[in-house]
Amino acid sequence: MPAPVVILEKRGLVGLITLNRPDALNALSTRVMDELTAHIRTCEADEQIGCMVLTGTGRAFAAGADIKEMADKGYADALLEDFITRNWEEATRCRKPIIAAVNGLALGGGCELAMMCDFILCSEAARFGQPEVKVGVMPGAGGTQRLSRSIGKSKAMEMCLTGRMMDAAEAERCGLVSRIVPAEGLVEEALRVATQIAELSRPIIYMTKEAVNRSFEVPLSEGVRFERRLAHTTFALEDHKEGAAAFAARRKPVYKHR
Ligand code: CO8
Repeated sequence: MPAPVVILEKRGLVGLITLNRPDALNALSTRVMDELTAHIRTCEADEQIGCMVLTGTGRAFAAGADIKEMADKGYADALLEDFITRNWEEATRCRKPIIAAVNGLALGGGCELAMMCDFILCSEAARFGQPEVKVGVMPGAGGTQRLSRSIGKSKAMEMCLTGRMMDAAEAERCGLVSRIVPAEGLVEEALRVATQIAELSRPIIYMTKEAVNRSFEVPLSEGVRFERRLAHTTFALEDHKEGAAAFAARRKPVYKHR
């Protein structure tokens, strides 16, 4: 039985998923993506888990799709296998939040995978880039789309056309990451934030995540209407009453996720 290339550990209410192919800088082979997808589905189905953290071992989050695996594929192979996209988007399909904890290189598909998560925390060692053009291909897992929405056309265009890497400070400045955390405490901090989220009302977290994501899909007036519909429905939840009652009683709310 070969060692897993992606590890899932349960840390209280959080599923900690670690890409574990450090010798290949966690390159995202088909096997890595199959295991990752399976773990995300396991966390999604586990009633105890309320949030996930995705990170990588060694000096990379992930250095991209596995170039060696790509090397012999022809156009028909890529098309028929639905290469890259076949199971890459599980992180965007699940309803529980996923935090990317980027500890090092997040390149090509690695940067795209981090952007599929709900937000990115990174260490000072993080480097982001879409270097696909340098290896005779282009971003194929949403890089051109998510990067431009995240950091604007000019920077996204420069990064995609040149393959230039961005350091952590620049990534924070332009809003690609939410915060920089010291490397030695990155995963612990991500787990702390994830636990905080997991303790909140799950239906409300699901709705909030859906509403923020909706803002990337529809015009403002439509998004605001969608948000209002969801916000009104929260009044039907037991957790809504519990939140208000706990606030009034100056105690910590205990949500039942109902
Ligand atoms: N795939 C496979 N193996 C990799 C990858 C990768 N993406 N990145 C690194 N590795 C391997 C190296 O081959 C090496 O293995 P070995 O020791 O067996 O030769 C090991 O990881 C360590 O790497 P290096 O020795 O190169 O380490 P350095 O510190 O010298 O360099 C770099 C680090 C700069 C990150 C360098 O490894 C590099 O340039 N890697 C490739 C980065 C890259 O180009 N990523 C984008 C890949 S393409 C992609 O993600 C999307 C394709 C979309 C296709 C569209 C389909 C629809």
